[in-house]
Amino acid sequence: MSPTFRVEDHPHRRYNPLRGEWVLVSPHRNKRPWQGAKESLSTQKRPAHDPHCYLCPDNVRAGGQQNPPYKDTFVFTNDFSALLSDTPTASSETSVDSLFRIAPVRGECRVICFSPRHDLTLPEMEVEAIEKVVALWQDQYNELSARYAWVQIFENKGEVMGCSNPHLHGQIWASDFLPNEVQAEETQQRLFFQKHGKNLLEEVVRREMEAQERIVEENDDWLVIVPFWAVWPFETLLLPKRPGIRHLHHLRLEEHRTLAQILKRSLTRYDRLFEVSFPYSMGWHGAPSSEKEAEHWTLHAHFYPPLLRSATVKKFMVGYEMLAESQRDLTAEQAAARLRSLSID
Ligand code: H2U
Ligand code: ZN
Repeated sequence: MSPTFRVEDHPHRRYNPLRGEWVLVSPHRNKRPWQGAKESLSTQKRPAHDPHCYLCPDNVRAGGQQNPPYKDTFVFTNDFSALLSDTPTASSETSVDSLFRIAPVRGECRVICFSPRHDLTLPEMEVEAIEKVVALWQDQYNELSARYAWVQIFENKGEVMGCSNPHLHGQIWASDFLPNEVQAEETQQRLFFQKHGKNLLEEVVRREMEAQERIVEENDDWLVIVPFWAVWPFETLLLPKRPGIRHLHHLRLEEHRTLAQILKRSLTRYDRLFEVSFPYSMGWHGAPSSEKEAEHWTLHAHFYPPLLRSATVKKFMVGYEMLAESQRDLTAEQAAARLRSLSID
């Protein structure tokens, strides 16, 4: 008799309904040895204020401007913006050439300092201070979404993620177009709504609370899960429990506090996992600015951390991933169980 298929032991593919893609899961490979690259970690203790840091209060940035003596958060226009608000308008024909197409773009890039302290990370901040970051995200979203089709709020943390400065900060890139990732989520959520008459991520929240298999953290308003279709080993998805939250503008004041609380808890879990300040890229996705109803959308934040098995061994998205499809060893359920089992209180 042939052995029965078990998700925790046997290779399988899982479907990511948010992007319309499959991921290959190979749990039987968990024990393979590793003699490859190890990341070097900077474990240096940082001062509360660094006179050479371009993000600390009062310091001069690379562009020559001086930062104010800010006390909580601080926003400035990126001195090396990837998008510009005054790009000359071209004729609307973006594809004069049907093969080599070009589309002119306009936008704005900002840097957001989460704290005047040079030595802190988000989970090390007080909940009240994290709440101010949440309020800043919301204010920035409100301001920029009035002018731009898409407002991408994100944070790169750690040198492995290409973060250029250890001073706690995020970025905002607002653009007059929908970037690829967002376009995929827009299409997929719309298709799901048309087909099932349900909001995809509200359905995910309902199913995850029922299953209790992939939840990492939960409070009255928020849920952090390792998504069923996770690609990165310890990838998480932060979702609101209240239905109808389409974008950051819809958050109520009391949801700022609970969001700050769950961020602190789930990011502290990350730090405990390999006893290292956990690198990641995170960012917010919600309905595009122009969509007034957007019944198919749910606000959410993705956390994509690269580490795989220790503070120094990261997951490489190479070979098969680049040429065929994403692959992971550890299952989403195993990753969630590991994160949940860490003691953080
Ligand atoms: P990271 O989040 O990847 O570290 O990027 C920081 C941004 O800060 C980067 O986009 C900007 C860079 O252009 N920056 C300034 O705007 N002014 C400076 O003085 C240095 C860096
Ligand atoms: Zn600094």
